[in-house]
Amino acid sequence: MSDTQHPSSPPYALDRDTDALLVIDLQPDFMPGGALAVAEGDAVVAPIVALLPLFHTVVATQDWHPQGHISFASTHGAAPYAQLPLYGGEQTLWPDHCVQGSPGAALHDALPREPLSVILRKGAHPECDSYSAFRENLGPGGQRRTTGLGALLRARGVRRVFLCGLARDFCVRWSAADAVSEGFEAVLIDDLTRPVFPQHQAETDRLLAAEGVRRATARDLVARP
Ligand code: VGL
Ligand code: ZN
Repeated sequence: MSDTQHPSSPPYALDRDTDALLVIDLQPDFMPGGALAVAEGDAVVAPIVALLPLFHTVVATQDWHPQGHISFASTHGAAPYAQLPLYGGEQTLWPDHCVQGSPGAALHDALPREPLSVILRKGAHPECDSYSAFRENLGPGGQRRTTGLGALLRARGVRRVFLCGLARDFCVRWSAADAVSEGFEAVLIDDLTRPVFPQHQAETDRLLAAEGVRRATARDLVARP
């Protein structure tokens, strides 16, 4: 993809009116020792917290499943990480995680709440998963229902979103790809995210590029002078 197709490249001079930070699923269940642990998931927390003052609009998402959720392997008597054909697509089955109201589903203790413009809970529908902050996964009828986040960000004047958090190969990638589909420029902050499956990194990177997601590191983000 040539640079001329993109309005910006590193360093990113942030505009507090038109840039937003999306902090995806910083929750104990995705931390080492959690129900769906992401290796080094804890390493991203402090550097994400350090970035918050650069943004006016900060959205934190929270994976938020009812007990017996369709994405839980236990719901189907299946092994975790098996694939289930669902609504014309495939659903990965996960260990029970982020059960509504459980300690593992809380926002991470170290994430301050004051700077958060929006806390978006997703995946609450018993019959449908939602990796993305923008749209649920395929549901009945082969549709992906909106969460309303795209409209909310547009109403606030946001044009570009920076993404960080967990997990890079699922909720972060799906959110970034949908941000592009919704007409935003999407920039993944690579060093502030970690994958569930590090062994699939080449494939994840290929998909991100194909989806039109740009990539940066935290040091590429600078306050506009
Ligand atoms: C996630 C798998 C299942 C994520 C959430 O936050 O990336 N992954 N639920
Ligand atoms: Zn989940």
